[in-house]
Amino acid sequence: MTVDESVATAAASGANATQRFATDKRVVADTPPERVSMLAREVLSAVHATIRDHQVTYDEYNALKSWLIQVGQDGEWPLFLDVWVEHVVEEVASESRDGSKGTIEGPYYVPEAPELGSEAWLPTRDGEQGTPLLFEGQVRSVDGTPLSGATLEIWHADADGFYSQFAPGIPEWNLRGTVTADADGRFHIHTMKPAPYQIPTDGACGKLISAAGWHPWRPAHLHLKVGAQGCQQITTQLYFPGDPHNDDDVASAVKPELVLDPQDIDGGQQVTYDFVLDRE
Ligand code: MBD
Ligand code: FE
Repeated sequence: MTVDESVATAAASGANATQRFATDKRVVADTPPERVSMLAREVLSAVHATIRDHQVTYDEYNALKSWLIQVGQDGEWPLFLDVWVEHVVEEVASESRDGSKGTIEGPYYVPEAPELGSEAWLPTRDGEQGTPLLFEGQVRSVDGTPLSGATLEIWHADADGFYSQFAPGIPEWNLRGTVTADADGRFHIHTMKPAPYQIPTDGACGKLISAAGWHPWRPAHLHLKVGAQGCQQITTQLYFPGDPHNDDDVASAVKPELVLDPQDIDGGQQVTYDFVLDRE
């Protein structure tokens, strides 16, 4: 498929997300055949039951087949899975972990963003739109020990809802960075408040949304991965109070503990949020 690289399209951001996932070092396949068989059977049984219960027709079957092909052609498998499936995987994974809540990673994480120190200015363009935001806090372990040198990877969309490296024309590391907490586990991050976010609507996921009468919105959010020596890393997102989509996120990834409480300050907003990490 040819993709016009100069405009933000589902096919372009999907192709980027698919490409990146295909080379992700975290993807390992060591599931034993008995478990693969059991899981595949159960998923297929759920599909068969839906067809029987709702008397699915050949027209509907063919529409599904054509849509599934389209998801792949648009490179939207990462988007589809992270929006409609990942939240349950995260729910199960986090049941056995104490400390701060996490939520889904989504399709737009990039590892190894530039290191910016403990007082960090995320890279922005001249005239970057949005409200300046100072986000600060402390990283501690569950026993209360400040975690010196904890690492916070942060990434978020710009005021138009675009992520660097997934939409065209944005500097490589715009609004992305790796922040290292100081000796007291404290960090100070200067960025721009993100805007509410619409998942791409011009591809197969958008087609499902309009065919079902759903909406494509996620509330404005910051993505983070927070880790430290001897502790379990958390992947999380933080949200802003009053966002109309905090209660109906298309990706079902909002939890009450993840909504920030920002204050107005000179020239923008400030917010404090501490992270508590479970031991390994
Ligand atoms: C996003 O920015 C996102 O965070 C998720 C989960 C899905 C699509 C786009
Ligand atoms: Fe996101």
